[in-house]
Amino acid sequence: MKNKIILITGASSGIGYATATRFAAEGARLILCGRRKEKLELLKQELGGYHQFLIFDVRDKKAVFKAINNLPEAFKKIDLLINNAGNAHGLDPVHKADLDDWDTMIDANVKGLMYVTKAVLPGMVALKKGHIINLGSIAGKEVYPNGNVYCSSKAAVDFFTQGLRIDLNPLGIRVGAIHPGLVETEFSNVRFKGDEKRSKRVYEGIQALTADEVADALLYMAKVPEKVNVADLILLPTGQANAYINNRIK
Ligand code: 8X3
Repeated sequence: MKNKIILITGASSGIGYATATRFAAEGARLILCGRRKEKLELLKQELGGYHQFLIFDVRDKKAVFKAINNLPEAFKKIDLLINNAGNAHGLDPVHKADLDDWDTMIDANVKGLMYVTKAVLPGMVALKKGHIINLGSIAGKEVYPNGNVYCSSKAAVDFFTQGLRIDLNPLGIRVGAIHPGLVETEFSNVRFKGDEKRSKRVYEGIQALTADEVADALLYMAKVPEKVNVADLILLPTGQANAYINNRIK
């Protein structure tokens, strides 16, 4: 990974943060993107000025293209794009769900991921070289109760990944996705709007994955020889059978 240029969205927390520190330790030159300036500042202090830091919200189409199009020359040839930004908002039946939550999930998890990809692609297409890894979810493989729109957004990531892989196949650009199950990060806290008790219950009695474990899997996907493509990787804690069956130890 030495000197590889890697763009990571949602880099300031959770899986994105763990991935940034893992790849930095491998000597990669990172373009770390996030919405929160203060969080990115902390990351900058930790990882140093060797990397680029871009503040934008993936939902803001203009901001996405402006930030990526204006990267300094030395960071323009992106080797690997890790589309990590995205979240769950709410866990309610369709008839009770909040429309704003739906907009946020579709705009960030689906449209935002597509904008970033579209902005990064011209460089890869010109060089006929590159690698894209999307963060899907077990929630995009199977639906769980009240997951409705979050699951739909991750199913869209799965299908967009497959479409990209087909379209970019003649160009030799690798495209894959990783689909984690339960990972203990701020994920549930965001989903439940700061309700700590409810968030904790999601991981009760089960050894959830850590963000570092997902980062390790991403590193594996990035490190395999160029002729190998880890196209679709489902990563679950052993205690999880699928999107909704967990062996919780009481
Ligand atoms: C996160 C996995 O099962 O909590 O995307 O929805 S799950």
